[in-house]
Amino acid sequence: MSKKECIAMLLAGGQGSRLGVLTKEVAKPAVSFGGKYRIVDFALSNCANSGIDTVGVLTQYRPYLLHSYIGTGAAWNMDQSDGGVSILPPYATQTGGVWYEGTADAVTQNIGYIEQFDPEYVLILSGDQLYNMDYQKMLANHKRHKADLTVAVMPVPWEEASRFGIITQDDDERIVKFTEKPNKPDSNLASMGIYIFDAKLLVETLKADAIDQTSEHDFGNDVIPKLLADGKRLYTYEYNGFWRDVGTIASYHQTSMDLLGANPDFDLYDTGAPIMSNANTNPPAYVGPNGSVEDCLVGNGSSIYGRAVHSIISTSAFVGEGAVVEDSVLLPGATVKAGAHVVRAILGENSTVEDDVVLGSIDQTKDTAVIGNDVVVGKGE
Ligand code: ADQ
Ligand code: ADP
Repeated sequence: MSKKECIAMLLAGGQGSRLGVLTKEVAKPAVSFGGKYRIVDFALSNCANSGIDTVGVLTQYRPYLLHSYIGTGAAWNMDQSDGGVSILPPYATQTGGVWYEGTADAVTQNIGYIEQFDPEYVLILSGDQLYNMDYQKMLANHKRHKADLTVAVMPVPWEEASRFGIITQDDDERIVKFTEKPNKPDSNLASMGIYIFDAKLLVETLKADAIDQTSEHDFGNDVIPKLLADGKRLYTYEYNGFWRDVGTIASYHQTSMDLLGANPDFDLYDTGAPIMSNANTNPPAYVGPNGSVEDCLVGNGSSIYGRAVHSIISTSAFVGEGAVVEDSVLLPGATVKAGAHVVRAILGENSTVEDDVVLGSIDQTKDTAVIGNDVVVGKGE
């Protein structure tokens, strides 16, 4: 392996339990999104678009689909033998099987992978966020500050601040305070969980953290506070574009709706930094003689005989004659049979809504309706 300036470690092992039935069989980064993508496409595409050609993907929870989906990495132009995408599951050692503990532990267990490339910098990413970022700009900022660690940040609404790592910085963007998910936030500048580390310092810090009995081996809880307390040079890189951590069903639904409209909040048609996907080959989408589609993203291989409005109709989904789908997300292979009415709902992969069933409600105060993968909803259910 040849030396690389910067490699990425993509944390893709979280369970994403708040996504409920959508993550019952698959890890959150493998959940379908946006008609033809899976969530992990966004981080992988950002790497490819930023010229980061070496990415270790740390998997853990229900990794099978993720493994087969990422495959050789060719979909993101990362199938070269020198670097490229490597799937890094927890592996057994002579002392027994080792399940990853916190996020830092997952990276610690792959120090050997990092060292093969003798990088100057290591970029740590989450596999479950939707955004479009040029990591080279963040790296340039890191170099300019001669930082030990740079944390990508953005202001979030105050009422959401306690969900994030919260930062106070000085006039020179140097971090003076970091609190992981504070009950009473005193700033609304949030860590995006995207880090650039000086590689040597990262390895040193992780080795020390591994033998620290009091540590939970988590970047936000342990590693960042420790480096700050040690007087290391921690800086921010402020990002101002679209960024979502689709943690819940409600945010998954809202973020999907953000893709729609003539001027969407998140533009999948931005050709400067395309989001790439390992989508299968399918015939074109078909709209039947009485079918209609307004303000929708429509995936290949789907068939629409009814009416689809302001919705995401993913690859190979089906909307039957006389059926209406509005403000909804049909995941790949979802079927809405004739005469059914689906409103503000998420239908899992290969799920079925039987003839004439009414599902969901336009009433925004009610929860988004959600049907798990492969589930069939019949009349009376
Ligand atoms: P959280 O989003 O709560 O906070 P966390 O649950 O630690 O972060 O997950 C980060 C990423 O790592 C996710 O992509 C997850 O899937 C993955 N992951 C979790 N455990 C893993 C493991 N053991 N092995 C492999 N992958 C794993 C973090 C930061 C906050 C910051 C938010 C921004 O801690 O400071 O504000 O991200 O979303
Ligand atoms: P506005 O209505 O002002 O556009 P948003 O709800 O879009 O407000 O959020 C404001 C900022 O907070 C955005 O820049 C967004 O990236 C961030 N934000 C909001 N919700 C989330 C979320 N669930 N996860 C991550 N960031 C979020």
